[in-house]
Amino acid sequence: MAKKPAERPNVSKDELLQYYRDMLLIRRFEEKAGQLYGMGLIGGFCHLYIGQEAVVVGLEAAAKEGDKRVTSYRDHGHMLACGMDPKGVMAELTGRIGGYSKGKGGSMHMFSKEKHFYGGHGIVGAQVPLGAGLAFADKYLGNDNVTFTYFGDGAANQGQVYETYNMAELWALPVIFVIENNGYAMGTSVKRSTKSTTYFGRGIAYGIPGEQVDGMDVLAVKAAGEKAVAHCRAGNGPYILEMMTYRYRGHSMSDPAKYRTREEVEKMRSEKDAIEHVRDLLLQAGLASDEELKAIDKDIKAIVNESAEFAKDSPEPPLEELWTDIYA
Ligand SMILES: Cc1ncc(C[n+]2csc(CCOP(=O)(O)OP(=O)(O)O)c2C)c(N)n1
Ligand SMILES: [Mg+2]
Repeated sequence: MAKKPAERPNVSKDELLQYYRDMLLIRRFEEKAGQLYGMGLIGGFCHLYIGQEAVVVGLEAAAKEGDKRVTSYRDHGHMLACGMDPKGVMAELTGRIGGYSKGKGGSMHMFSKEKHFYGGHGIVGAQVPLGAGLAFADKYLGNDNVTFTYFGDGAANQGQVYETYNMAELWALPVIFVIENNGYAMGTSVKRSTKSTTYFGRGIAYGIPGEQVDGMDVLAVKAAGEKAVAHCRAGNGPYILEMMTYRYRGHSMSDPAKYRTREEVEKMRSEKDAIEHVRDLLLQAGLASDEELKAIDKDIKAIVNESAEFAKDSPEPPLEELWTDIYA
């Protein structure tokens, strides 16, 4: 995994603790979702984000109110990081009325107008032109909002991404293309599917600047995010951030795990884990004690357990709901 030296912004103790909390919330939430899936309480698709937490938490730290985000089916982390309620997300996973889509959307189809979260998309790459469309609306309205458009290394080989790059640069749209390069598209490694593996570099053909970032380092992500955001807000058009990251769990809940070794996963977990990294920073700089971090872990577990209880207690949507929220 290519790694460039992290640019270290000055962050306060409170900020660092916040990133620790936010990443831990995603990790524990996803672990719980995995358990509920195993118990048969979640059906259908479910793609966990465990391992990639620093990407969304670092970029949300660079965002302001009004900014938008859109992503793929691996979306629970993005929702939690932008402030959506864990109860509503978990209840949607279990298909209950208390969920963000009243239990009718499931893991891949949730939205929040309030938090400017535009999904949750199951068609690989389809969210990329939608992200440019959201950015077009902001440009048209004359505000300085930006849209974070997340997609994977696999999606980065889809044709519509390049049609979007062309139009986004042509119209100088305030969109940040965030490639979450976790090394795999289902069971296909980047090496097996792609000749030119520095995805951000493809922007050069369209006049879009970009860079590769250590996506396991929340501070490096935040610094790169701030640079990209400044570029977009100043009216300079799109920017590409290629986040070098890693998912620890399978592609989805059914994954034969034959395309990589256990040792590879273990090595990433033990040497590059984003949460452990911030934990070490906090402890080594004397910004937090082991007890304080344990207390945070306890808080987070309580929030996650509450969301699971809410999701189990919330009723299934009544039959009449079949006829709501539809076009015709
Ligand atoms: C257009 C389309 N083709 C194929 C699929 C099946 N599919 C679902 S996820 C996936 C892999 C995408 O990998 P990547 O973009 O790297 O995202 P990641 O799962 O690693 O987050 C594929 C091929 C799909 N959903 N849509
Ligand atoms: Mg991938």
